[in-house]
Amino acid sequence: MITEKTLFAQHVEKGLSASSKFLSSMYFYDKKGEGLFRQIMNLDEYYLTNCELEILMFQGHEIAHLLSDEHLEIIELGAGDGIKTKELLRHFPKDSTVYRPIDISEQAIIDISKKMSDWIPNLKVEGICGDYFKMLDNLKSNNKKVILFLGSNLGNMNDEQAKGFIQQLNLVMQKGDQLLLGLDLIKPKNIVLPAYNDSKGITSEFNLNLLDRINKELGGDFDRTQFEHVAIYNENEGIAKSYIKSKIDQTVSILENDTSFHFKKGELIHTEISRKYDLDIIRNIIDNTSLHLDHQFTDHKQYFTNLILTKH
Ligand code: AVJ
Repeated sequence: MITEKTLFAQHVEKGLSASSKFLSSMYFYDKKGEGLFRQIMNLDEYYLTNCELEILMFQGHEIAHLLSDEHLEIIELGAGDGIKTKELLRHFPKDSTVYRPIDISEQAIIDISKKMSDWIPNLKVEGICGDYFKMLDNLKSNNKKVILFLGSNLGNMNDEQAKGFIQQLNLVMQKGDQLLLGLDLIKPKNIVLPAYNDSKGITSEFNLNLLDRINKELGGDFDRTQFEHVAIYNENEGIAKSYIKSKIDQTVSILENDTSFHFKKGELIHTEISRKYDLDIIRNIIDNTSLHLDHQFTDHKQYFTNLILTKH
């Protein structure tokens, strides 16, 4: 039987035996990782949260007006903590709007559903647990749908993957459905880099937690103190990249698949990309879909953008 654990073990084996080592940021989010990510979102240096919150707080009314419909289903991909989403949802009529957070984590759905119902009494909340596209396919109905994909979550994909993802969304959307996409914009290094290398070291904890997770779930013997977090950002390219760097020459064993991996001093494991966007990049990504970029909102510093894309 193929379990989550086997898939994780296979991924780790593939990533650590590659000539340029890598591990997927998808595996950051165990219980510990989710908690650390919540802490990151509350850091001032992680400007993304406050910028998107500002947009939704001050322009949420206008955004909601552009999205509204007689019977509306608002589907959020990746449940999140709801604080930003609440600023948008409060502008919709309670009796004719359904909010559907989708997440693979059942607990995330339970938490967000409870919070949103407390914050906005009378709002219809119907969470869905499962894979985004399977669930979106099941939801096809005559009601207009708005899909929320906030927080620059698209940024963990490279542009080819992002294209594929948006094309899949385009396929499940019907004419008139809309997508509200939150994306981080390209800006100078002195602003972006501290968001991925914060002074309290939370991002470092978040990145290195992946090694703890391998130790815990796959019987690895990584010594955390012999590795360090590295973040780089090149403004021309517009991509923040995170790595785990080996401080010494060392060998690490993983019991689960009876393997061991050698690390040279200074060798990097690539763990995450966080794409930053401009209009050309966005246009390239939505190219080959019937999604039209209709409206653009930004915060006062123009660090972040929320885009309304409409299916034609
Ligand atoms: C959740 C993908 C938007 O890339 O900014 C935060 C994850 N990684 N700090 C991002 C993350 C390091 C975050 N996203």
